[in-house]
Amino acid sequence: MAYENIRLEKDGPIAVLTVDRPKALNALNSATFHEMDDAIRSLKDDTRALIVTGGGDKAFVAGADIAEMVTITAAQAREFSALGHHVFQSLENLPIPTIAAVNGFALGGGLELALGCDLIYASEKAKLGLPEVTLGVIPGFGGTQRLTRLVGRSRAKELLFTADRIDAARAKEIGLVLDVVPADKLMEHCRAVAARILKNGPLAVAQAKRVVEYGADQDLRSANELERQGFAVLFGSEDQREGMAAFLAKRPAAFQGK
Ligand code: DAK
Repeated sequence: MAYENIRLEKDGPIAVLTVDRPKALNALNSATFHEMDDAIRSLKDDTRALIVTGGGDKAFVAGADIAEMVTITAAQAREFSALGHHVFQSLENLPIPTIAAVNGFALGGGLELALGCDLIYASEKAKLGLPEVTLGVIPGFGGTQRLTRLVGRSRAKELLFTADRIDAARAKEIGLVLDVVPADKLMEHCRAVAARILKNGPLAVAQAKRVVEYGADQDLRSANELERQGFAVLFGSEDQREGMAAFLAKRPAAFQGK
């Protein structure tokens, strides 16, 4: 599939998905979602980390495309919402870490996209918020729920009700972003984090993601059972034997993802 609204670039084991509609500050319309869906599906086993960012120098993603939403019916809104949910869920389902490099405005659907990633880093010029109530709607791509789970009910409600646009430093303060870095260092920072992850056993990283994703919404007892299963299953892998043998032999591990 040829892409008009995104770019997917491979740099060794790291893929970079750039939402690239700078004229509309990378706003997410249906076509963009379909391209993102295709790009995520196209990732092969040799991709071991995905960085998501925005094209141009102003925005990560300035939201869902308001021009496309202005006249849609409730039924179409449900469909559009389901499409966004599907794409962001498929980021969570990927067995590799996903990193949002928030390089500018991350508003509405843009913040929801970042929230669909495992790790969020922001440039000093990033501005984040959920302005949906100013438009007479609420976030429709999982933002109400993911934000609440990340920063707690109270802060989530504050952002949802006020539509405040917060800067990167404040976003870090409330636990919405992990680190704030100078704009020209953001991609380097995200690649360096990915590189640290890539040194580790890929099956173990995938299990760690899986047990956190599936366990976070369960009671502790069930979640811990999930962890036990994930832990046990890794003992059937070559990577476990390699990782432990390498430690004992005082050499770096050569993981194969098997
Ligand atoms: N959609 C469409 N176009 C957008 C856009 C957006 N979200 N954001 C910016 N643009 C376009 C502008 O219309 C403008 O286009 P032209 O006039 O040049 O043709 C161009 O990008 C440049 O924007 P500005 O001229 O406004 O640039 P400024 O630097 O002055 O301002 C800004 C930047 C980010 C502060 C401003 O553009 C802005 O406030 N943008 C809208 C931000 C926003 O409200 N985002 C939230 C969108 S609502 C649901 C599903 C999803 C959602 C809700 C419900 N269901 C299905 C139930 C989610 C909703 C949202 O995300």
